[in-house]
Amino acid sequence: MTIQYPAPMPIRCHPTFLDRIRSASAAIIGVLVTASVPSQHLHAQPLAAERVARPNIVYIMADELGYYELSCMGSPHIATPQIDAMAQEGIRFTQALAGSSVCAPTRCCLMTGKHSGHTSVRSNGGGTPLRAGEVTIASMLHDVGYATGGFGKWGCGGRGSTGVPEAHGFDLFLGYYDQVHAHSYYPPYLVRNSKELALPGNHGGSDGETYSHYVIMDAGMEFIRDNRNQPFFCYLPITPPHGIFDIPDEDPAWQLYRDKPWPEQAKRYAAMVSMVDRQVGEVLGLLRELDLEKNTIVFFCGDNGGNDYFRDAQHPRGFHGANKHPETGVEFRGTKGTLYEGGLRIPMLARWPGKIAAGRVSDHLWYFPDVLPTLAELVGTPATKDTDGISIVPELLGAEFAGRPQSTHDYLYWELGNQTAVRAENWKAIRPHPKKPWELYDLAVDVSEANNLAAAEPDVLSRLKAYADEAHEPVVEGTFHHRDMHERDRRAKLGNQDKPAPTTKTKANVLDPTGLLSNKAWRVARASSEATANGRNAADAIDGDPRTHWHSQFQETLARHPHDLVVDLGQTATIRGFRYLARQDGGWNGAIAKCEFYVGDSPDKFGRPVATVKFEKSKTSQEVSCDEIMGRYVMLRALSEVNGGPWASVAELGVIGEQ
Ligand SMILES: [Ca+2]
Ligand SMILES: [Ca+2]
Repeated sequence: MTIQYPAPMPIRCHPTFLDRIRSASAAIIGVLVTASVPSQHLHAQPLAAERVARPNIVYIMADELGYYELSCMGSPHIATPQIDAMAQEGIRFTQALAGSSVCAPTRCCLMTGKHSGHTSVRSNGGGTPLRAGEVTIASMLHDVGYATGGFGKWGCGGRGSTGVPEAHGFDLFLGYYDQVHAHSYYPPYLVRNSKELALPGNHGGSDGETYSHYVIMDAGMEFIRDNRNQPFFCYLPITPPHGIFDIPDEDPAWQLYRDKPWPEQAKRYAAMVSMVDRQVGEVLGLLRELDLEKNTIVFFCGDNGGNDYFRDAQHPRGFHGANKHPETGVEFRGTKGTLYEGGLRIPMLARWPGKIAAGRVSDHLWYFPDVLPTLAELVGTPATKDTDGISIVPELLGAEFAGRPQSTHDYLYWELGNQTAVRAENWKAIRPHPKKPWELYDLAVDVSEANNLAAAEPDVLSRLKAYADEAHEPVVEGTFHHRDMHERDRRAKLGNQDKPAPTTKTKANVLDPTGLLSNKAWRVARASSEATANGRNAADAIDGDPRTHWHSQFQETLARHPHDLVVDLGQTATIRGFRYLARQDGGWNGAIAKCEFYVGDSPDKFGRPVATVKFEKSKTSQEVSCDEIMGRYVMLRALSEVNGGPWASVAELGVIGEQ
């Protein structure tokens, strides 16, 4: 069966490209009138066409799947026969990079066609919204008559915000709007166009009877069936294999791994990937059953680099080696959460029988902002003018078919928290922190980013730094009309949606001020980690406000003890002790138990601790004294947490003594 789609409204298209479609598959093209425009112009004249073939688009994105965690990428652990077959039938990319290295920012790059110097969602707090009216892939496709459905984790705006998916082109979005909600596969409800869809028998966390991912996949499949007779966009930003690592024991994929001599969590993770693999096969099978295969382009990818999950002494890069070539042992530096290659390399496949040549492997360098202009060209509509992307249609379908060679980026750009990175050809410049120097790597010979060429290649570095300056604009986030539903969704992760929200008006304790040094001239010299994406920065420990706190990084990369916070007092002082105030909100995560204090004359060198202490599980001011000592730098080293967790947090740090 070949389906003809009446165009609901005049649309624009690249005539040369449509000419090629017409000659390649005349049966699916109706009357086509093209205007004469220079072929290098992607988006040209309005078509007076009555009919035009427009492919269905299925975009499946797995959450956290690492570059080397598919069997077609060489994984010796994880079986993915369906995805491997998809790669054989389509194209596999070796240098398709994520828009960012964590969930929400990368989704925003994908949806809006912008890089992270221009996006509205650059924080990974979970519900940060798109601005009202921002164009997305879904709104673009909706405007040209596509049915638009999303199923999975949205991450571009919590309920009650300007960023909800149904305000950005989705007829239907079912799943999780907030990323904290999405940690549970057994939440009491999912969200469907901002309304709650109850999941029977679920109590949050790992406790329940209805596996949310099955509900999400079923809804995606139903959407494809329901819209078989019109062009559709089915976006599947599914949550596996992201943790909590849950998969029902009855799932056939669990049977493949249950008896492996591996850590339990590593088995669950592998099973979740194989479950996704089976479901990719089911989606492709449904398209075949509905005779839509030849008119549907299917993408499959990860959302950010692998996280080196389940590290141990034998597997320092994670049990399944997400960022380590299984045969050569060559590693990508860094993980999810960094802008080294380990944070950005993702698996990426595309399949369109009869259009995309089978079995190709492409090293074309591209990233998430390119998806929007690519789909725009495929469906014959102009891409939004503020996209930072470049259509990869020539790479996908061939230069002859597209009517022009593939263009390449002058540069690709990423920023995340304090990190900045630029890629131009094989050069990659990265600045891990504004206070650290730029690094420069030649990825052609150094994919592991081990040999810093910043000093050897100053001209290259200054060119890439200029790109970074050009690319960054200050972020303008969307807004919340009200946050109640969003906060409810976050509590629903653990089934606490009906419990009262912790009040922000709770009176906060303060540090006992007796004998404290003034903190006016203090600054943070360094911190071993900080949860910048959640706005819990090291500087919050010395800002004088008991309601703000420093927290060690906990998502997306978990930093573990010891956690160090080094403070520059601005001048040498006489020190006789230290005061500590635990976080003053409802939580205890990171509240310090065992702790050491150090004093020194340099932020990088300390001798033996001058005080060791085990703080109580208390929200009031606590202190420890030491023998009188002179020094300009103070280090707090947290060794354990009151509940035994891996974090550290400090609302306020005080130093007892005299200037
Ligand atoms: Ca992710
Ligand atoms: Ca504070």
